[in-house]
This record gives sequence, C-alpha cells and structure tokens, in this order.
Amino acid sequence: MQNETLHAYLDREVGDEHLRDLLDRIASACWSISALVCRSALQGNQGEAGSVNPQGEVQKPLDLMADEVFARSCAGNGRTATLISEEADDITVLKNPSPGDFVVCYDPLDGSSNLDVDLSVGTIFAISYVPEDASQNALPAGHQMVCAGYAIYGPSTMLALTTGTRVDGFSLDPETDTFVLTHPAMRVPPETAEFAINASRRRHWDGVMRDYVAQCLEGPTGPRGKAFNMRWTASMVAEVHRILIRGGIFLYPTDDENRASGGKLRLLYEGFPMAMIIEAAGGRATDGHNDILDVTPKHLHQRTSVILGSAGEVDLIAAAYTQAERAPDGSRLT
Ligand code: P6P
Repeated sequence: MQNETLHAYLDREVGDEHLRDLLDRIASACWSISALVCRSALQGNQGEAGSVNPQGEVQKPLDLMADEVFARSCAGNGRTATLISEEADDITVLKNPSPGDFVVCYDPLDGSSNLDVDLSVGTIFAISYVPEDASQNALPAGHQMVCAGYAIYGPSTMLALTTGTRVDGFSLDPETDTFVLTHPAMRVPPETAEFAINASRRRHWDGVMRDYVAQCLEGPTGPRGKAFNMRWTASMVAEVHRILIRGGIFLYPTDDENRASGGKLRLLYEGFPMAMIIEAAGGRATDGHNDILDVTPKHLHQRTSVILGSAGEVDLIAAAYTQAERAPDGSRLT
C-alpha cells in the first residue's frame, strides 16, 4: 500500500518476528549510515582511513564506520549468529549458531570511492538462516538466502527489499526519519537499450564481451538495429537501482587482468544479494555460464563475473558465452 511505513509493511509481509526485528534494525542502520554519508565532509570523514580491506582496497573512514554501525545493529537482534562483511577478513561469530538463527552477508558501503565526489553509494545485504548442519564457518549458498536488499544514499535515501517473490522500494522521509513505501512491486523491463560497463577495461575483455559492446556501439545500422546508451557510476547499488527503475544491463565480467582472482565483484555480499533482487523483479543474473545464485561459494571473499539486468539482454550474452564454449573461435554474438 502506497506510503505504508516499512515497519507496518514488515508486520504485514514478514511472518518471522525475529526476521522482522532484524530488518527493522538493518533499516535503522541504513538510516544512521545515510546521516554519516550526508555529513562526511562536515565531520572530516573523507579521504583515506590508512588501512586496506581483505580485497587490498584502500578503506575510507566511512567504510569502517558503516561496518561498525551495521554490525552493531545486527548483533542487537539476539538471533544473528554470524556476519560476513566486505570489510572483515574473517566471519564474525556473534553466537553459537543454532538452526533458525541468521547469517548476514553485507557490504556496508559499496562504491565508497564515490564518497568524496558526492556520488551515490550504498549498503548491500543478504540474510539466510543457519542451516541444520551448519558449522560456524559455513558459507550460505545463493538459494539459501531468504531476504536481500540494499540502501542507496543518493539525492534521496532509498531501501529496496525482497524476500524472494517481489521487490519493494522505500524512501526515507527526512521529516519523520521513517522509510515509506514509494515503489511497490518494482519490475525490471525485459528489454533495454542501456548498458553499464567500465569501458576502460576493454583491452582485458574476452571476445564475447568485446563483441557485445561493439555491437551496442554500432547503433541502429549495426546488428542490434538500435541506438544504445551507456552508463557507469562505479557504484553497483546505483547501477542496480537504475535497472530496477528503467531497465538496463550491468556488466562486470571476469577479464584477463582479474581472472586469476575470479573477477572484481564479490559473490557473497554483492553477487548473491543483487542477483536475488534482480531475479525477484523479473530480471536475470549470470556469471556468463551459470545463474549467479547457483554458484557454490567456496571461500569468504570469493569473486565472480556479474552480468545482470533486463532478462532479454542477459539471455543474449549468456547464449553467446554458451556458443563460444562450443566453438572457441571467438564466435560473434549474432
Ligand atoms: P571500477 C565498488 O568498488 C564496486 O565494488 C562496485 O560497486 C562497482 O560497480 C565496481 O566496484 C566499480 O569498479 O573498476 O569501475 O572501480
């Protein structure tokens, strides 16, 4: 129901009281992070923190602050057993995991290189239950995730949430400090003429990706028969949000430079949650060969190729990768 508060929505939509409580806490953490992002320059929280994360990426002060805020919110739930954070080397064990407890995978501040230039950043999270046979170090599989969402800190702060069958968007009302349902039942249009890729990496791409982008750039007289637009915001949350609003395709393929590490983006707290969200909204998410949610996580900060968005466009590239596997002569896309 339009303008319903997130709290009322959760009461209506989420049967598990402990999951409702956890989501309320995560929303509160995102509200706090939104305020930190908004005041980062005023509070001297820009620049570098002088440390690196498990990926070797330079951390910003707000990466660490957002991580602490988010972790503290989840810990207060009393049923959150483990946390898997982009900013932490290892799994954080909050309590001895029991079936029915939660595992939360999250990126507390995705796209933080945008902070100092005042572009959109976000928080990404996915929640799964501790399975019956789980050890403390068990990694949740994509299809074990029961809830995924993100907050985007942009011109407005929004929260997008799915428990698997739909995606609903909530806008933060700064006058009441509450999230209000403004984008019910978000759907990804099946077709698009807008692609998002870091084109500066073209020299590292495989033949399929080079062909795909080249054909988009050939425009109406080329094999695609239409003009394409390109976007790249260096913030996955912003790209996914745009795709949920107006369609599109986001591509961060494994390439010759990052292939040894498995790609750029991380499976557990970028790939899985965003794949669950996009698919719940009727889109598709693949690593080029497998649906991302089908990929088996083998280690904490495992990386993956990510191709997600409008299902028709993702299908086209997935088919090209299948064809390339069968005829490894770098077959053209169409
Ligand atoms: P590049 C941000 O660091 C991130 O993980 C995603 O949010 C974003 O899509 C991507 O990396 C940007 O990568 O190579 O353009 O800096």
